[in-house]
Amino acid sequence: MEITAIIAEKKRLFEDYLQEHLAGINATSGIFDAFSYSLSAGGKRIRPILTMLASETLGCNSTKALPAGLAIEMIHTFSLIHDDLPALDNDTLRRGMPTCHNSFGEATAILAGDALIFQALSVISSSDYTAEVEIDILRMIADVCGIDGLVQGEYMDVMAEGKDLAMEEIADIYLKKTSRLFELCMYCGARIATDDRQKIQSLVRYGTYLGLAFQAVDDILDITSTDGVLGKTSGKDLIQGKATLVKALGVEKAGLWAVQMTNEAIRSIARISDIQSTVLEELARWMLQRVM
Ligand code: GRG
Repeated sequence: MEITAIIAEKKRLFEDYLQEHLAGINATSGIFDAFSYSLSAGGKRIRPILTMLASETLGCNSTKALPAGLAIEMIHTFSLIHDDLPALDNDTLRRGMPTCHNSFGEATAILAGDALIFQALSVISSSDYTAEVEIDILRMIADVCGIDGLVQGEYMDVMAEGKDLAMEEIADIYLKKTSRLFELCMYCGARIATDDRQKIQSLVRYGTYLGLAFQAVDDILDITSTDGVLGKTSGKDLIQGKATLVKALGVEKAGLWAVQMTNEAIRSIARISDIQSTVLEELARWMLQRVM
C-alpha cells in the first residue's frame, strides 16, 4: 500500500475512535463544547498515526495503540489551544477554524485545555494496557510535557522572540517543543508492543529526529505557504520575531537541515532487527515532501 493510503487509513481509524470516545463522555458544559470543538477541528493527526505505526512496526495491531494515540492528540490539542492564547502566540486561526478562545472566550479555552490534559491521563488509566505499560506511559507523558519538555520548549520559544539565537539554541527549542511529543508517540506505540528496551530506544530516537525535521518544515511553510493551506496564520513567525531556523539560515539551508534530520531518523531505525521499518522510512520522506 502507498504511504498516503496508509496515512489515510490510520487517520480514518483515529477519527472514528475519537468520535466514539467523545460520544461516551457524559458532559454537556461549555467547556466540553470547547474541548470537542478543538479536538474535532481536524488537523493532520500525525501523532496518533505515528503511535499506531510504531506499534505496527513491532508486529502489534495498530488498533491497540489507539488509546495512547488519542491521549497524545489530546495533549497536543491542549498545547495548541494554550499556544494560541493572547498571552502566548495570540492567534485567531487554527486548523482552518477560529481559535478556541476566539470561539468560546479565554476563560473557557484555558479550562478546556486543562480538561484535555486530565482526559488524556484518564484515557490511559482506563485502557486495556497492563499496569506496567500504563505506568510507563504515564511516566513518559510527565517527562516529555514538563519542565524539560513541552512547557520548557514553549517558554524558550516565547522568550526568544526578537532575539538572534545560534543554531544549537534553536534546535534545542525544537527538541523540546516538538520532538518530545514525537518521542512520546514512538515510545507509547513501541511500549505497547514490546518491552525490548533497545527497540523502544531506537524508535524514540527516530521520533527525536523526525520531530526536528517536522518543526523545520513547519517553519519553512510559515514563510512559503498560505493561511488556506496551513489552516493557521502564515507569516506569523516573522511578524513576531520568532527564533526559527529559517530566520537563522534562510529557507534553502533550513530545508537541507530538515533533509539531514530525516536521514538521521531513518538511520535510527535501520539497524533494529526483526522489524518492518519501511513504512516509517516512507513516512519520514513523505513529511519532507510538504516543502520539497
Ligand atoms: C503542558 C503539554 C504541555 C504544554 C504546554 C503551550 C505549550 C506548553 C506548548 C506548545 C508547543 C507548540 C505549539 C509547539 C508547536 C508544535 C507544532 C509543530 C504544532 C503544529 O502541529 P501540526 O502541524 O498541527 O501537527 P495539526 O493541527 O495538524 O495537528
